Amino acid sequence: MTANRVRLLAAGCGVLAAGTGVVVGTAVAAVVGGPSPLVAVGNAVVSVTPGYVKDVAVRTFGEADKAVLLGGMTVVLVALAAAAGAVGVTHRRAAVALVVAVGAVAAGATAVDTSTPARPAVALFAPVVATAVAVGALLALLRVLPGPARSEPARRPGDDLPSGFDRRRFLVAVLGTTAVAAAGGAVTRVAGGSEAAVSRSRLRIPTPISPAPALPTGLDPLPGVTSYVTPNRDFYRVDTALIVPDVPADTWRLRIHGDVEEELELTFADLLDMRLVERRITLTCVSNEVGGPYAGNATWIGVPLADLLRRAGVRDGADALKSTSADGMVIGTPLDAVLDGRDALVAVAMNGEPLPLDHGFPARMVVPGLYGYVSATKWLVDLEVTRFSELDAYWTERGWAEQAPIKLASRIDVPRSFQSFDQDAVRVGGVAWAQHVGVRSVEVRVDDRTWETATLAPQDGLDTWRQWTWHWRDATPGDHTLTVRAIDADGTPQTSDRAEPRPDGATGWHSVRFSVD
Ligand SMILES: Nc1nc2c(c(=O)[nH]1)N[C@H]1C(S)=C(S)[C@@H](COP(=O)(O)O)O[C@H]1N2
Ligand SMILES: [Mo]
Repeated sequence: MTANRVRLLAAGCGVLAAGTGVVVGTAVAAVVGGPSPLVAVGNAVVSVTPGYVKDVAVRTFGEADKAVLLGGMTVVLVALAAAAGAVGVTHRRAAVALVVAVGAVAAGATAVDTSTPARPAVALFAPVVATAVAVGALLALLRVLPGPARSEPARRPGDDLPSGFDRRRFLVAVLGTTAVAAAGGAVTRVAGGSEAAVSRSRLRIPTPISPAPALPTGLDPLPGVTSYVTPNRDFYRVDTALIVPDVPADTWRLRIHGDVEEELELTFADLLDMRLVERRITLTCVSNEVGGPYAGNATWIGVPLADLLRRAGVRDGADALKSTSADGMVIGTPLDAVLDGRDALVAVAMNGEPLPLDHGFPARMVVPGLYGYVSATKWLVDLEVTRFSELDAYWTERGWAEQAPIKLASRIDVPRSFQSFDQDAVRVGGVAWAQHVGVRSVEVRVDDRTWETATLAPQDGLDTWRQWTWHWRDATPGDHTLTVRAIDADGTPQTSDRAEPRPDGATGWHSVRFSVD
């Protein structure tokens, strides 16, 4: 066997050893209830990544951003592990030092991780065991590889190495390591199952005392236009959680404290015993670009936040509601918006089912008219009445605005980019939103012609988007651009000024190129 082949084999051993460490570490994490080492590092990467890089990542990868991050980390880990293996043929200590360094990074990330309630001292078992297993496996594997070339002074690199390589011993070491990894995987499967999923499948949400109004007829006027109510499986998801927090309803508690007369701690059953209302509300993400997909409309059931806060008794002087999630997300919402009579909810159901796990099970906030990052806390566990001056909200610390009402927006769904129509069938449409204000009208323009008034689908409520359609009757063949703009219920037209999502939401008109045959 040549020295190069030994290095290659050793690199493979490094990857196997590191993989085994990660798998066993993940199993330990599942047992002790902490973050898996890979997830802890991923969370740390997310939290130290500068905001503008995150914006680019979200823009480039959209909702695949989490998969891309974990994939990228895996590539880096594989490269480091292969390097450790290859180096280890001649420099055992350096190889061990490299593995320990990577383990130390994972331990550091675990120590500062807030994504699980496990105490750091307990959570640290995972990276420590992972590192120990990886080092042990690497040394065991390297031992059964042929020794370093320099122990044979007569031979030059590239020469055949002396025998001393016992294929059987090597195979046994590889199989032994693989068995350890398989055992780790099995433990993870047993211990890491989601308790929230079980709890969700058992849950029955009572009939709300105040149901949502019946849906008007005449919605969904044109195929291709975003459906009026967004099915849960199609609802956009934006959050920092690499792994969806596992929060079973039976052990869930909501603490309400801060500038209140009386602190409260509610169980899920307590919450369901309160006045449940059902409302349709359109959620929107501040990261949504002009024409972008990060908006969705659902029928929510929940307890009015105002009821909860009144029960606790809000003291004078507070201006903010600080909400915290099970995974440590901190969001600040203006107290005004929560108490001004709008349907701000602690929601427990979405479109007739308990909240989906990735949309905040068992309870989340929904506040009409505010972007999600200042209002829509998922996996909600803590509400504190406070002041903005004393509040460090996650996104505001990262350069996003403290106050963020949803901006008037309109979007073209039909045509899709470069779609072509028959001359007598140019029917276009989309949605427009101005939550808690309302949309008065939508106008469209082909190329530089005059603005035409679109037909609005019936209005359901002020807190939801409106669908619009328009038929271009005297369409002319050729390439065209369609532009849309909305006017809100106060008469304010949508601005054509282009603004980026950061710091408080994108503006500008949406245009789409299409052709008529
Ligand atoms: N715990 C938690 N809640 C969160 C977030 C988050 O990262 N963590 N992201 C917020 C943002 S930015 C938005 S736009 C909405 C998205 O809700 P959805 O994923 O249900 O559409 O959730 C909000 N609530
Ligand atoms: Mo968002």
